[in-house]
Amino acid sequence: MELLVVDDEETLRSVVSQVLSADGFEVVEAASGEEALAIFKEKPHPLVITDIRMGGMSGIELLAEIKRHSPDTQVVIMTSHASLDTALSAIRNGAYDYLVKPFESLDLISAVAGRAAEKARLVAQNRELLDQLQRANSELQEVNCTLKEMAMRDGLTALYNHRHFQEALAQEIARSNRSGRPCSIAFMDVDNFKAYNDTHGHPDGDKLLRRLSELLMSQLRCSDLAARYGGEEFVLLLPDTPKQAAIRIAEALRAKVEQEHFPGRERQPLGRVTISIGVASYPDDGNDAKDVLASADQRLYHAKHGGRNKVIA
Ligand code: GH3
Ligand code: MG
Ligand code: MG
Ligand code: MG
Repeated sequence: MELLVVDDEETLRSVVSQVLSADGFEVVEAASGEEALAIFKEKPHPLVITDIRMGGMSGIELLAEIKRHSPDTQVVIMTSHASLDTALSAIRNGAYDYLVKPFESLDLISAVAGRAAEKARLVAQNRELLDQLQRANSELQEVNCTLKEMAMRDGLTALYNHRHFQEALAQEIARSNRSGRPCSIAFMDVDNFKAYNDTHGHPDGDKLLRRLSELLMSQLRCSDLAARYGGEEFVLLLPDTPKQAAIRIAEALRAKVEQEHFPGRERQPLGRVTISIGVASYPDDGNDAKDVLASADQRLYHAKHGGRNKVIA
């Protein structure tokens, strides 16, 4: 382990250095607090042994700077009997231990440094484990967010799914009750989709549903929500939107789909791909989500029976 020995007395410094080098430490020496701090800022050593009383920066000031810079570093103080009080205050300020000069035995230096090194190792290990834990935790949070997002989406089209739509509609109606402003839904179904599947096959039918979803998304305002209600049925939730505005949005969408050059549309019964839409608003068409949905569904049914490729409100 790397260790920084700081003392303004060269003899003492080299005694400590020699003992600890023999113990296997990689020792770097500094002759003042300032020099030690400069070395430390370049490279924070896990272990520092410093004299207290030095010309210029004291060992106590050095200790404070080191702890501020790198709280995990272990600092051992060297002091004469005369300043034992200072040594004790150093302990209170985060020093690991102190050695009293003149040293009773060199073994004591080894023992204290050895224990401090062990503590430094454990602290570093703890830090690493804590970092790992934090990394794992934030990865878990990301996965959790992705799972939540996936649970709201339809697998084929990536639009919101039926369940999320139901939740969003309930929320929107509650908001509508608070604000007193209406909201609307547009319930739509692809016309003659069975024929499309029959002529082009199910995989191409899937592709058409995906392209239609993209087209839906491209036509929406950012406050609107598009969901795949099931099969070839889609639904739009239009917050803060009265019936007339919803009809305009639905009509624009119907026209857009009719004009879109979906692959293979010329082989369809009407020579193109079309959708029928039923529009209903809250609170005009129902007292709750279920009623409003039923109302839109009924209008969709009328659109189908009225010849398809229509918006009924
Ligand atoms: P209508 O104009 O009355 O709505 O006629 P339609 O043919 O669209 O309605 P019908 O209910 O008879 O058929 C719907 C078809 O949609 C049948 C079903 O196989 C197909 N379908 C439902 N979900 C999917 C899907 O995820 N992928 C594909 N390719 N087809 C689907
Ligand atoms: Mg001194
Ligand atoms: Mg259909
Ligand atoms: Mg259908």
